[in-house]
Amino acid sequence: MDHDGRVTRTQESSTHWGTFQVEISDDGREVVETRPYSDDPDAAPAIAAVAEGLRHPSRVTRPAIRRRWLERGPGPDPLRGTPDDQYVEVGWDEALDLLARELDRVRTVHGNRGIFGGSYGWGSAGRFHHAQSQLHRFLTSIGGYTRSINDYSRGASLVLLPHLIGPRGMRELRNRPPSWRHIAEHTDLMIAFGGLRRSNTWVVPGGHDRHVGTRLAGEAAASTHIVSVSSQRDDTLAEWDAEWVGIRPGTDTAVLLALTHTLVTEGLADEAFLATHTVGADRVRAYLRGEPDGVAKTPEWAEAVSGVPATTIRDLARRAAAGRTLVNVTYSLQRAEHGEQAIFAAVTFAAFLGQIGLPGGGFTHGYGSMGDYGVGVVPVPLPTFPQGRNPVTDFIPCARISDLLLHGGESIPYDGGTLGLPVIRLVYWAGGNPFHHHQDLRRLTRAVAAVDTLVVNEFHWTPTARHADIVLPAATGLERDDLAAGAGDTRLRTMPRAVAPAGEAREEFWIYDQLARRLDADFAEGRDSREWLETIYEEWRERPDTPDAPPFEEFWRNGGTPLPQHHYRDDAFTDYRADPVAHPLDTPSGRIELFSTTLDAFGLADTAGHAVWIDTAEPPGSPYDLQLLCTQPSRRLHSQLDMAAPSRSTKVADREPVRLHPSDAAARGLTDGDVALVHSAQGSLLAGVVTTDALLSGVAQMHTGAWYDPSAPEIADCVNVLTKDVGTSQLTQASSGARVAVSIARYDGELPPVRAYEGPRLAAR
Ligand SMILES: Nc1nc2c(c(=O)[nH]1)N[C@H]1C(S)=C(S)[C@@H](COP(=O)(O)OP(=O)(O)OC[C@H]3O[C@@H](n4cnc5c(=O)[nH]c(N)nc54)[C@H](O)[C@@H]3O)O[C@H]1N2
Ligand SMILES: Nc1nc2c(c(=O)[nH]1)N[C@H]1C(S)=C(S)[C@@H](COP(=O)(O)OP(=O)(O)OC[C@H]3O[C@@H](n4cnc5c(=O)[nH]c(N)nc54)[C@H](O)[C@@H]3O)O[C@H]1N2
Ligand SMILES: [Mo]
Repeated sequence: MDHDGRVTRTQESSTHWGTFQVEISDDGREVVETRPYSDDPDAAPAIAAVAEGLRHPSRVTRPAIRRRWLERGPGPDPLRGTPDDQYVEVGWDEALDLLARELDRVRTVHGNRGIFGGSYGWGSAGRFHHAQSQLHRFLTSIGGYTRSINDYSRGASLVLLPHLIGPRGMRELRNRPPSWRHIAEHTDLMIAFGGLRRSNTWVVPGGHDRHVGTRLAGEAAASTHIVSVSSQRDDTLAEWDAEWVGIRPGTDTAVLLALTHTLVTEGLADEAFLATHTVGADRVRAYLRGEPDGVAKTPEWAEAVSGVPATTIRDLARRAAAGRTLVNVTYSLQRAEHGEQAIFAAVTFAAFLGQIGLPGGGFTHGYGSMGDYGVGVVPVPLPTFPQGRNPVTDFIPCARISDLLLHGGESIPYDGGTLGLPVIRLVYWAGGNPFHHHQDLRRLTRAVAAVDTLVVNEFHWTPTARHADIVLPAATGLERDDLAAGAGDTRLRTMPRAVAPAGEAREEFWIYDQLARRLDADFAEGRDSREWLETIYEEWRERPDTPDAPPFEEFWRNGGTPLPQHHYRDDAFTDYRADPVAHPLDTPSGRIELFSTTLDAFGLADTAGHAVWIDTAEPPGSPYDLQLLCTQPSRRLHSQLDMAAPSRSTKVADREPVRLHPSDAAARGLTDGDVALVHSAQGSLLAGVVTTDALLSGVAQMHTGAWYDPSAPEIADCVNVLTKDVGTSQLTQASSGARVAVSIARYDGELPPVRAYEGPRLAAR
């Protein structure tokens, strides 16, 4: 191909935000462009960012050691990530020797549980070079590590839902939701709590062939009426003609309880379904009547809490009972203090409607959050790089990272039990960016100050890399051979290396092999990375539950192999609905537990046996008078490629935008393009003002993932300087990052330049 007069060639690759074409200069030295397929009906704009990210000055190109660590050796250091921090670039041998010696010291003196290798994060697409698999295998090979479980996405649901619908039911909910075609055919009304944001569905873990979800959802919207219950009107595409029910953030539980209350009082509940398929409906009814707490959960009560008119709630309950209704809840609703109650209440409402297990009816959890919902292909097992068996049994729910580092030796409640927190000396992170993703970054700064050594493998000088003592440059997805497919994808495709790694960056496989050799461990089992790629492919191909596929060389030449495209005949819970005795759920009762005696017996102050309303509103008179929604960014994946044009083009006054209702902006003397100082109890940042009537008044919104600048912590753009680092509940201990109470004011001071992408100061020896 000819690109601006240059001869180029084209190959394929994949990211979590889509598969795309890579155009490479004829001499093979430069990626000229990354662009979506012309037949992708709804490609993610961030695809174009990949090429820019590859050669951006923020790349880590040589191993680097924090000067203070190099000079003083390992140990707690309150100056990690402070403005004056400096790094010294060293050769690979020196970096690997230092790191191997430190790993050996920690495992010998403190034991392997003193190494935290949870390393939560999305990394890159690509099955073999998956950053966490590689790290976990390495740490296992040297004796193990303290790990993390669950995720930031659905962390509360992952713990709560197995109590209500069983672990198997949980998997059905994730893997077997109705397709958009099924919804179009059967569903009269889809009530979408948290809306159905198009930009969120550009993302599928592992990548996605073509983005057909938006088109399919649009087709469904022609016959299915969509009601979007959200604080933002533009959570749902205007073309879909959805009805918007504006709701105060964090009050969905109240509305769901009032919807259920209406079903009960108006005789619209499906009593037969409740009797045969659920347990605990009586306890729910008593709660709705207000028996335990003296508060009847009427629509009028819910109106006062949520701002949704009582007439709207009654009307919605009647319409839901009159036809086939699907109740969908986005992940965001549970990523908040007591967020699991919204999920509990939604399951309860769907059960009282009695449509769980009917085609296109019941409860779903993820449309509008992830792009594979509704696309309707069956997931097949994918090739994986074996991680081995970690002999260390200690773990944390991933969002308790600061608690772990600050409170080693203590314990926290979790899922009805008590979790001991080991004392962590060394943290190794690869494929995640906690200084973007974790809540209350000032607290995280104190937490990483407490460890002896922080190690980070990275492509870029992220804020996390800028807190690390040892930073190792990793080769990206375009700089290594791999294979990829997303959840429910159409093809297992090759991801051939496009160019040589930038600077001295290396495959992490090589890094771990080198470290393992220094530690008398066997990481590579005698294979190089290409041989491993072939091995995991061939092992996959030989499995009885995978499709017919050609031998590796042919697969590689063909650029991939198709994955089966059949659809499920039925939606989740069809068998259970048809015969709950022959096909029980794997809950203690075998049924849907609207009252769980297990949860009740845990005796937790913030979790009851049934769904309950817990008010999280700010107390009257609080200076933090706006609720800031912290949503997923449209033009990047989390913090990835924030430095490239698709994300930078959304900035206002060079800052991450904050959206405000015009009346809230006017009350603060703000107009479009101004810079505002956003404050919470945790911290502050500067943001560029955008006014829009798509928001409810009293609500503001910013995307996550703008880079935190450790050299300017009081004004850095990342929303997580504002959010509160508190578990969703003592039951689930998940992330509460979805929103935070803030105050917003004009900023008329001098505007400090944005330096977040400049990397740290490099010092000579
Ligand atoms: N306030 C608030 N906070 C949130 C959320 C929210 O809604 N509100 N959402 C949360 C959610 S759901 C999530 S999933 C998290 C996401 O948090 P993360 O997954 O940590 O975010 P990413 O920016 O994707 O970070 C991935 C990092 O890995 C690096 N990387 C990519 N590939 C590789 C590789 O192969 N090797 C190595 N070594 N590094 C690699 C990238 O450069 C990047 O820095 O954020 C959470 N944080
Ligand atoms: N483009 C892009 N897509 C992504 C990602 C990304 O980084 N970029 N990240 C991916 C990941 S890892 C995940 S886990 C998913 C997350 O998926 P979600 O958690 O569902 O995504 P959010 O954008 O945080 O929230 C969706 C909507 O919920 C609404 N909302 C927030 N709080 C409330 C509330 O209290 N009540 C109601 N009714 N509505 C509320 C907001 O208006 C918001 O637009 O997104 C995935 N998709
Ligand atoms: Mo997520």
